Amino acid sequence: MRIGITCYPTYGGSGVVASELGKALAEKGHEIHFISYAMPMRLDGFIGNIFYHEVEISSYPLFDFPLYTPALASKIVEVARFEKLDIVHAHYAIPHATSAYLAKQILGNQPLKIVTTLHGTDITLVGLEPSYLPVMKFSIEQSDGVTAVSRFLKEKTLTNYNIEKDISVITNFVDINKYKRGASPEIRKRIAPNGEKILIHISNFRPVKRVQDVIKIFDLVRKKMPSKLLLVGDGPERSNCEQLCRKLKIENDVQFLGKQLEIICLLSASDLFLIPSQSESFGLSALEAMACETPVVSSSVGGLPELVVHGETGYIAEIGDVERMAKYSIELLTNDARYKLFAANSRKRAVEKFDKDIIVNQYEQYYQHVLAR
Ligand code: GMT
Repeated sequence: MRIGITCYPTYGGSGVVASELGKALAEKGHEIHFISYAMPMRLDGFIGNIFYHEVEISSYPLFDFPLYTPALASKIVEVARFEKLDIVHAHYAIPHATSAYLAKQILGNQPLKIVTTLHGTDITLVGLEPSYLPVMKFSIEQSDGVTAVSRFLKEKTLTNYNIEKDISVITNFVDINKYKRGASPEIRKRIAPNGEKILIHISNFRPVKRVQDVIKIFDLVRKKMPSKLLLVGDGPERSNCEQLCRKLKIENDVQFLGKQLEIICLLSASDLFLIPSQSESFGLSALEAMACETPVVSSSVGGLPELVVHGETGYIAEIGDVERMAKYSIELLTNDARYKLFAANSRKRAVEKFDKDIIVNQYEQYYQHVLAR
């Protein structure tokens, strides 16, 4: 198949899923054309069968804002026409599904199927704003195929947008051969020289991630046992978080690592992954932690309960209930037998349910199904 993939290229789960999917499909012999305004982060190095087409957005004194939607549509038209795409796969509905729809109309008789994957805030937050809602609803309805990354997100889409559409759930995935616990004594030693426990959080530091809760949980854990916190990523909440650490006088035990490309070694060196989000349609970073045998303590929102099994691979508590999340963390970190069981269960769940091969196959079959319609 010849597949165009359009996604956000920046640090974020939807771009990671789109890039990893494209790479896996290319390895299976499909021709993949990425279309975006910058090279997606995980598309490093040369990979046969993968092509990248950059969307150029011209500026003009009259425009107060960059006109990305029509520029992307024009690029999709160009690529679909000359590379004879069968499918364009839009990751994150805004504005990718809209540009894809526009491109399809312009292409007229040339058959091009649109598959849209809903990732999260495109449905739960941004898409619900009155200034986007009608266009979002229309773009989803007009897609030839729609997938959502969790059952939660599928249900939210159907109810929030009052859509009667067959939406398939195809979850996030992880490369279990790459994401596995590796030898990490050196890194552990550098982070926690006196054998402290290591807690970790990875996100884009937006308010929905509740990174301040991560710090509050850590503060309570640290009062019970020597521990360190690794905060990976960057975003609008970072300064507030740094301030909170200073206020709690725990800044020497918290490391803000900023954006990191190499996270497997950090996950492998850690004992517990914290994700107390306010909204989370799936939680890809938690899955990556589980593949590295790092149990997860999370909030109970969105798709997280579809990933984290309470009392088996980690623990789940209400949003904002930092005391309970801290209690769970302490319980797990002080019970060696239970910890080992949870770590093994986490890996097992990642391998059995969310392995790249399983999920990429599901996407392939889904494409076939859409093409055959
Ligand atoms: O919706 C977002 O916040 C952006 C998006 C992204 O690009 O990071 O994240 C969403 O998509 C990921 C990949 O499917 C999911 O793992 C995240 O749970 C989801 N984020 C939210 O729902 C907040």
